[in-house]
Amino acid sequence: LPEAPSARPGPTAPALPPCPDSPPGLVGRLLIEFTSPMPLERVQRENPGVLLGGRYAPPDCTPAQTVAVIIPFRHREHHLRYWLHYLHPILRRQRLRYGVYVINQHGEDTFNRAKLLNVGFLEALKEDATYDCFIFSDVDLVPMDDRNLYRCGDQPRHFAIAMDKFGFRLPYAGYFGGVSGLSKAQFLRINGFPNEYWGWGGEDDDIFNRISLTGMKISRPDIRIGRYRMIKHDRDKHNEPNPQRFTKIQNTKLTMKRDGIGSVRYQVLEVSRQPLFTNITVDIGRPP
Ligand code: UDH
Repeated sequence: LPEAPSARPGPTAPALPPCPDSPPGLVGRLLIEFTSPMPLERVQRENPGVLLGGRYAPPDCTPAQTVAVIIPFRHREHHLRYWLHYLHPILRRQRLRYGVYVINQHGEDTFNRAKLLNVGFLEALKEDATYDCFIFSDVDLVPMDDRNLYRCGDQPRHFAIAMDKFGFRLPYAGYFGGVSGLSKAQFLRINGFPNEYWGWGGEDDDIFNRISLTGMKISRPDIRIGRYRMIKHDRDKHNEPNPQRFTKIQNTKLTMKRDGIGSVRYQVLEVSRQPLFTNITVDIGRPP
């Protein structure tokens, strides 16, 4: 088989200088809207530098990290087109070496966001063992400022802190939903994410608990920079609010040892490298 183009320079490429800490080409506040239709062909045409599978590396510098962006997904194709349209140029301006992984839950059983994110972590590493930073993003969230850098730091990071639907404020102090980022070491330290939250809600609070219980602290951008637009949508089918979530988040200390990246069971049905992302369709089972 012919080899897919690699996002990393080959052995003969000259060494590039390290990428600057503050990328020079950022523009700051962005105009984000979801009214005009967004054909995938247009998004592909406008992002010729993105390699097959949604990989990218800056042509002029060597980034400190390699970032896997993981998106939990089912039946949100038109949201994904907006996400790709807005995010690829932002991530490029941020001078990131990255890949985009859409983790598509097969079938119509109850949705499980956190389990899909665990799958994304493992499958991205199978594709490229050099990933050392993982950004977990809902498909319907677009940052309104490119100074909100999709990188990992010395503490887990929460990016989506000022969403339009919450009046551009953090809804509560322990909120960790929407878009978050952990280094590989931080993710492993908390045994990854819970696999046992089926349906909507609670899994982000469980992740917050895991981080606190292991003695880490959440890092956040400035409130003026961490602004997001969410694509408006109705509640999905098969993702009803999980009535168990309130009791489950009381028990993270007990459950995190046995339920996490060390215990995730799933079956990959298809890996498909699209021009702007890698789609991984997975059977994650159903609630007991
Ligand atoms: N997701 C899917 N497909 C689904 C369910 C969830 O792709 O069927 C993914 C997607 O990335 C989404 C994320 O999981 O962004 C989080 O799910 P969500 O968007 O349903 O959660 P959110 O809290 O919305 O954003 C809750 C329902 C809001 C109903 C509002 C009615 N006005």
